[in-house]
Amino acid sequence: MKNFSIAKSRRLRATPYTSRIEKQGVTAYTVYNHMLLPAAFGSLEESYHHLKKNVQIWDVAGERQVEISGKDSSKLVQLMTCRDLSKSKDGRCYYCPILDDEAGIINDPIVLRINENKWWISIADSDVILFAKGLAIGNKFEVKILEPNVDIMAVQGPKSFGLMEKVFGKKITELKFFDFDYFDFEGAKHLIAKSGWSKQGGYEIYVENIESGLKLYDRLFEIGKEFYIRPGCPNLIERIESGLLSYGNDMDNGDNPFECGFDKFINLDADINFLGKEKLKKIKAEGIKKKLVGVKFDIKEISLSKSIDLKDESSNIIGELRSACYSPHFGKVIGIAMIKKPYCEVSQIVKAEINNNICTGNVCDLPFI
Ligand code: THG
Repeated sequence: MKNFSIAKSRRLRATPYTSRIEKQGVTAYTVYNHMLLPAAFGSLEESYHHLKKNVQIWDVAGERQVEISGKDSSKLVQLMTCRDLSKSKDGRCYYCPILDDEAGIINDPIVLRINENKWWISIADSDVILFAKGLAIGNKFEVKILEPNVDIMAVQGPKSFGLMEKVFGKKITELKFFDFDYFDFEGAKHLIAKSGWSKQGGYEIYVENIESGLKLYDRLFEIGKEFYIRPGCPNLIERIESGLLSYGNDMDNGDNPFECGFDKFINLDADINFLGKEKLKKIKAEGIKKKLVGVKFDIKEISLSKSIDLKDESSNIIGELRSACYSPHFGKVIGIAMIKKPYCEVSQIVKAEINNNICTGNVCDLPFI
């Protein structure tokens, strides 16, 4: 497949780390929240093996924050998500589907409760700020909504713990999954969460003080030499094997959270008000009509740039393959597919045209591992 370069402009925003990753050998970009997001540093498969053994620094500044503060901020954040935040705590992260009034997914961010009157919504790729502003205007909420200058640097991989301890001390190793706290680097405070878009463990540094953040970036690479540190980025193979969903790829506004397996983040019985609640009750009573599942194909190569129809053995379309890659772990192609009921049961046979061949695959559970 021929590749094309990306035409940069002000609209397609660079990050404070862009000049660094370009010196360090970034080879592909994608666009995320109107911003450059690195997609490869050479071979995806080599990066995958490295990530599973060592530590990588990722420029994930494209994961923008929507800051909502003010008297009605809790009300507005709750209005946007089906996850019950009434007992949420300061210093915690919450993975929250954001829904519209028809229960269609708008985004699947991590919500950070800075305090009761200040929240950061760490968004996937859709314009949540416009949705939030519209809701605030329509409801006459007393809130301030803005995109602060926060540029996340992720430190991912099993050696991230040793590396971060060397820079921030023992206290950082005591941080629990999805907790965040403030840590000092040469006199500057940085919000650091134990989170990240890989299942290999690690941290995300929400850099507000960019001068200090860039020093920290360079320091991590210096100290990281002994941990075989490399620059990296969200890895397609690792994230599919781990079942981390990608908004816009695996699900979009045409899907509801039950269809995407977000059941544990849906609180219909809580005494809270959110968009799509009545619709979700109806969907729950009637049952879903399609579901996100895993599929496996006994082939060695795939490159997806749009969804591929999935058919049953009588050539009826039963769903679509939305993301896929070759998995070194399984030695075959694995993918994430939206499949109609009743075809979404494990072991259902699916047929797809891949690399000009008709291939046969099987439905399986998510996550794969
Ligand atoms: N980090 C931050 N912001 C983000 C992402 C991130 N914004 C965009 C995108 N990624 C949001 N999507 C996800 C999807 C999954 C997870 C995090 C963000 C995730 N899920 C865990 C899992 O599935 O095991 C935990 C979910 C839970 O149980 O609460 O980590 O990566 N800052």
